[in-house]
Amino acid sequence: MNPMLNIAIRAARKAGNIIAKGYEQAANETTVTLKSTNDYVTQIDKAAEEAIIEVIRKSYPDHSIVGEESGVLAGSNTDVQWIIDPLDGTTNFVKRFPHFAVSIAIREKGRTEVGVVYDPIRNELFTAVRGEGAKLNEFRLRISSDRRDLAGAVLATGFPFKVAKHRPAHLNMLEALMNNGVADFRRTGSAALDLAYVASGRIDGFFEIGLKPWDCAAGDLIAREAGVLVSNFVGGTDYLSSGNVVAGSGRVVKEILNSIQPVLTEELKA
Ligand code: 2AM
Ligand code: CA
Repeated sequence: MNPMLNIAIRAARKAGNIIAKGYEQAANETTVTLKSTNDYVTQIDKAAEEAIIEVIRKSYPDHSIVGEESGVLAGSNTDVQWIIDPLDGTTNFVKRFPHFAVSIAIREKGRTEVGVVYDPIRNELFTAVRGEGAKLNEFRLRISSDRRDLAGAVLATGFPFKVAKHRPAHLNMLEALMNNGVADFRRTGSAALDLAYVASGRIDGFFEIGLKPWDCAAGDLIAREAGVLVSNFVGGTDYLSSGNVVAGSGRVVKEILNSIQPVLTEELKA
């Protein structure tokens, strides 16, 4: 087993415990701060991130860390980078809507080697190591490739809550997909869990505009190790830099890309 996976799991569970305790408190005991339009942070996000950093530092004091709340903490080893989102789904957490996760990815020389997404409410731990497959708790994940088209498919997505200019294109994508057979959509509020849910076959696919690396780097590896194809909106592989992500079986991704192609703006083709 990759030794870094153990540390990532320890960190994720520790952060998960902090989040679960915070969740039990009355909602008005959570201090909510607005970072930017529609984007919130709480003292729980910060405490969870600190706990994760402490666990990493104990075992790997020289590794670099990028945290959603702390920014870049450069270590003497810049080849290994931990990308952490202590609480993916803060909006849900603030409202006590029980769907959020801890997301931890480890990248070596720009390639994701380990991914952990932990849902502390359901005690579901999604893990992956590059080349060794993905798991939900102790069970191996492998998506089915039975689906031939989008008829009856259920896709998760995220509305562009921050960047208003992408709203018309996103609505056009929804319409185009429904016209091609998609039955329904889910907007769960946690991109990390959306990707883990594609990996576990709970949804048929996922797409979102402009994600940050900490939202999707861990879920991306978990999905790919379960046999999911992940791409940007035009079939390219640099989705971690643009944050424009499409995920599903090979067939589903192909059908999603075909469906949305006519309504993409120039910016979304990058
Ligand atoms: P966060 O909770 O870590 O900020 C994709 O929608 C991602 O955007 C989510 O995983 C979530 O990660 C982030 N996000 C921030 N503000 C949001 C909002 N108002 N609604 C939905 N997602 C939001
Ligand atoms: Ca977060």
